Amino acid sequence: MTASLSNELLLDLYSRMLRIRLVEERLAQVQAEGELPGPVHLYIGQEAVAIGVCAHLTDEDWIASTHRGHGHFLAKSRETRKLVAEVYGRATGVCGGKGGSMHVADISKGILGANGIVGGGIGLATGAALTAKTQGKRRVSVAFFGDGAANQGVLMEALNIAALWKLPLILVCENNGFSEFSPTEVVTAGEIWKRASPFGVPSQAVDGNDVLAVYAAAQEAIERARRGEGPTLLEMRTYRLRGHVEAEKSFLSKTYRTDDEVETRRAVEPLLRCRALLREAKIDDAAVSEMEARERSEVDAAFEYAAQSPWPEAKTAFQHMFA
Ligand SMILES: Cc1ncc(C[n+]2csc(CCOP(=O)(O)OP(=O)(O)O)c2C)c(N)n1
Repeated sequence: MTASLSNELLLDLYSRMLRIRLVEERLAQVQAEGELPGPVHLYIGQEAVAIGVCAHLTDEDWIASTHRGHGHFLAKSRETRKLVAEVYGRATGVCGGKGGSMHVADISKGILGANGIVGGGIGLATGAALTAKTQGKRRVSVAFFGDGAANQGVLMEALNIAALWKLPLILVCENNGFSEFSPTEVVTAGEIWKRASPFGVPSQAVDGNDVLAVYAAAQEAIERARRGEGPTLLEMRTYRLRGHVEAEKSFLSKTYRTDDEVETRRAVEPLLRCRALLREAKIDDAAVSEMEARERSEVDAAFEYAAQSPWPEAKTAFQHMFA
């Protein structure tokens, strides 16, 4: 499969995944140091999904995200400073510091927003898909959501109406093994990708830790949507390497998974696997190291920018409100 992608594209996918990883590792650190005004739900271990899907999108296309939304934001827009400043709650953040981690949004880039309401993004993305269809401009709309969200009724409503109206909607379920502190098998019956079948919607389960598998499945679904042939449901099988929320061990009375399990899954995490693909494709190690250094310095600069940015002024408290 590597042969079908240029080395340039492969390196680009890796660098974009690395950007997310570096931002989030640093967020984990500053959260532990008490630097952030609120909680963060990290995406570490799932980067291949956001990157493999968003590689096919432009600013004209829409995405709707989840409470675990930093990766989706960075995959759709590389505005790292605006993202980090927002998580820091600063005036220079993408929402002026008023949204924070769970509400990063940038309509100008087609990012309808992270979302604290589990399953909330599915309805938003379906609405955007209807707009796309009405406009007839080959735009598409992607809903990212978790396996827990797949148990909300809105998924059935979206599948129904998107199938009926042939909406350019791509439903991307990130099955990361858990819904908060419950393993998926305890709260989810059957296989999520099969839920599309009664609606006649194409669907498949994909190795969500393999960026090339994600890239290929997303390409097929997005091209189908752009051709006006309707929605697709993709179940990306991946694994959440961090806690549901940072510092969860400090308040959980018992564990829901062992450290050994997490270590086993670390061996098949997406960045490691993509790094192996770069070697297989004989991409020069020096070129990779150079790119990694560039990414690190970009991320360092973004955190410095955020930490030094001003807080929003009190007089702006009532701006950007509907009522
Ligand atoms: C409508 C709603 N119900 C419950 C919650 C509480 N809650 C927050 S995250 C979460 C688990 C979501 O699991 P999943 O969709 O698999 O996403 P993941 O956290 O694994 O990325 C729950 C139940 C919520 N925020 N919104």
